[in-house]
Amino acid sequence: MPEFVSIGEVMIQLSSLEPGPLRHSRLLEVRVAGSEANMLVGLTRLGHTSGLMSRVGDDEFGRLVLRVLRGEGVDTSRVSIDPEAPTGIYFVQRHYPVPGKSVVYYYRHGSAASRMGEGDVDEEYIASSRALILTGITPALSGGCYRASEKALEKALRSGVDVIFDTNIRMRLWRSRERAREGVARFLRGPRIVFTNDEDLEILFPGLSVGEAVEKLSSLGAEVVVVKMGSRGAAAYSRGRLYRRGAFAIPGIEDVVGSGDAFNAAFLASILRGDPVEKALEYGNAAGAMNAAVRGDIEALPSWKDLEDFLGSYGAGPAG
Ligand code: KDG
Repeated sequence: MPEFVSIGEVMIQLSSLEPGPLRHSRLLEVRVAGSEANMLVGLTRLGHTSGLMSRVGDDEFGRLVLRVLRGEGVDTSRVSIDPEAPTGIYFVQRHYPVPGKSVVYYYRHGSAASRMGEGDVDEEYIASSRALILTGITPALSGGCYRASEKALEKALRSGVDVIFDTNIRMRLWRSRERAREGVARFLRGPRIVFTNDEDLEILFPGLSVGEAVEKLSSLGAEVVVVKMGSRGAAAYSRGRLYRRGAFAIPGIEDVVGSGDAFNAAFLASILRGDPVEKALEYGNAAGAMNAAVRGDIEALPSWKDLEDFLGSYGAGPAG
C-alpha cells in the first residue's frame, strides 16, 4: 500500500508554446497535470510511494493520464474509468496579461473525475497509508466530490493517519469568496500540515493580516502552517515560531502553474525525514523555482540529487 494517498482530478493540460493571449496561440503542448497528482509524482521522485483515488474518461486522454501516472510510479489501482464522461482538460495561457504569470481556463465541468462520490473513496487504502493529501480543489468540483473529500478526511482522522491539506482555492471553481470560505472551512480542522498562500488567507479570514490569519489557522489544530508567497518566498509557523526563507531569483520563468505542488512535495519529504523547518522551506522554494523554470507541472519535479545540484549553484537562498 502506498505511503501517500490522495483524491483528485488529473487533467490534460494544453499549454501555449508562445507567451500571450491564447487566441493567438498556434501551438499547444499536451501534458498531464492536476494538483494532487503533481504532489504524488513529486513525492515519488523523492523516494516515496504514492497512489491516487480518481476517475478518468474512457477516452484517449484518460489512457494518457493513466500511462503518465503509472510511468511516474504512482499507484493507479484506485483510478476508475467512467464510460459516460470525458477526462477533463484545461488550457494554460502564459505571461499574459501579467508577464511571469499564467492564467488557466478549465473545460472540466461534468468530467469523469467531477462525478466522483463517496464510493470512490477506499477507506482501507487511506487507513493503511502514512498520510492523506487533500486540497481545496477536489471539494470544489461537485457535491459528490465534496462528500468524497469529507469522507476521506474523516477516515484518515479516525485511523490516526496524518492529513496534509493545501487550501488551493480556485475561484473559477468556487465562483464566490463566500462559497470558497465555507467549502474549505471543513478541511481546516484536523490536518497536521496546512499549505496556503496569502491570497487564500484573505479569502478564508477576511480583514485579518497574514500573521493574524496564520495564528487563527494554527489555532484550529495544524502543527505546521506554511504560507507560500511565490517570488517573495515562503514562511512556516510551527509551535509558536515563525520561519521564513526568500525565493530563489531564477533567470527566466516559463510557467508558475504547479510550482506550489512542487514546493509541497519537497517541503513534506524534507520535514518527514527530520530536517529542520528552515531546511524544508529551502527545499520547497528550490523545487518551486525549478518547476517555474520549465513548462508543465510534473516534468521538472526534482529528485534529491536535482535539489542538491540546484542548491549547489544557488546557495541556500535569501533569508526572507
Ligand atoms: O496546482 C496546479 C494545478 O492548479 C493545475 O495542475 C490544475 O489541478 C489543477 C487545478 O485544478 O487547478
